[in-house]
Amino acid sequence: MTEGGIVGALARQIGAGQCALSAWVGINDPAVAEQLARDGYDTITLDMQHGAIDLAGAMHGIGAVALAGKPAIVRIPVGEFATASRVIDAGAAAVIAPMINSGADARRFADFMKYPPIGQRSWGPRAALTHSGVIGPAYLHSANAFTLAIAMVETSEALDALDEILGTPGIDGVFVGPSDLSIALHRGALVDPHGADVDAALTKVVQRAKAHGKFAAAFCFDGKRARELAGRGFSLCSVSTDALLLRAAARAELAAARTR
Ligand code: 3PY
Ligand code: MG
Repeated sequence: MTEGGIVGALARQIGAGQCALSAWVGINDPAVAEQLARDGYDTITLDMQHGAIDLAGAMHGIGAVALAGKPAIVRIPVGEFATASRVIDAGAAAVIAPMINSGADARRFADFMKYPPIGQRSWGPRAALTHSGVIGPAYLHSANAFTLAIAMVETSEALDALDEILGTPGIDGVFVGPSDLSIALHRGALVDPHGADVDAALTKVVQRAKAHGKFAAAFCFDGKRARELAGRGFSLCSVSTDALLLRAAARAELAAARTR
């Protein structure tokens, strides 16, 4: 069994064949991440690419999510692989790297995520030791298994290089960004995350991931889509975002209040 306390909980859940459901958080306040973690999500993704989460916010968010007994994921900004190492040192269970378009991109990401001999992660797992409960040399020898490197597939180049990306040692799974992928597949003409082209890509991604012994994950705007993709073999799905949840709840309650 994959060990690693709260940090390893995500790898254990995926390894057990379940689909982990993640909130997607962009508000740079750890209380938001902690609240959603306490409200039943399996994991919380802190979004440094499009959300307002900065490095300190990610580090505090990881701690706040751990207080709720849950593992945290961080999506780093495009190409900022050094940030990947810093957030796993802070105790993140996984890092999602956007716009991984080639085997070379995947190799570079894995280098920052995994200790030798798989990669070149530098030693300094500060809070990761206490969050994982694995201390010293034992952490060196087990962290690669329970700290997940997840490459985003969201361009035509990435789809073409899918087998290369999935075949890269140290890449544990791939994550489909359906909005960017739809823009790429329609050559900039529209954003259509639920269209037929993205759907066909989702089927391909889950099939190829399984063939490589890796897992597939995807961004989902709501629970219905996450349920559908879990049924199609996806191992990690987002379920809405902090901003969407706030907007939906605010609109619903105001509509109720204003109903005559
Ligand atoms: C996309 O759909 O492109 C994403 O990156 C999801 O956040
Ligand atoms: Mg994207």
